[in-house]
Amino acid sequence: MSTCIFCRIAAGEIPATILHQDDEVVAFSDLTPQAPFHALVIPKRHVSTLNDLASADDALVGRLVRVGATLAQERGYGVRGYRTVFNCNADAGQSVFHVHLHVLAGRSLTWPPG
Ligand code: DGP
Repeated sequence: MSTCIFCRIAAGEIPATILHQDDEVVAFSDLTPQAPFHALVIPKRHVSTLNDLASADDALVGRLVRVGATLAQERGYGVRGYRTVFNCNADAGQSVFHVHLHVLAGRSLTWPPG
């Protein structure tokens, strides 16, 4: 059994509110939402950080972004706007070491981020 919490969510071993699932990608609600809508979009395959992506993963990364954009648009945030974020390693605050795209929407988000 994997020790990676997001691998376990992708495998259905840990419950999560699943928002999208296909052969390569799973999206689910963040456990500690930072906005009215806060989804995480992950590859089913374990990849620890953005640093571990290869050129062969370019289409997979595109898929993560497109799934995230579609989820936000389906909920009516396309025009109003939303934020997509990949955190990588300590300075960015990455706490789960399985690549994930945050999709945040439903409130005005400040810039620059903290
Ligand atoms: P990051 O800090 O970028 O690594 O974001 C990790 C996110 O994962 C954080 O917003 C909280 C979320 N998270 C952590 N554990 C779980 C979990 O077991 N279930 C769900 N749904 N989200 C989780």
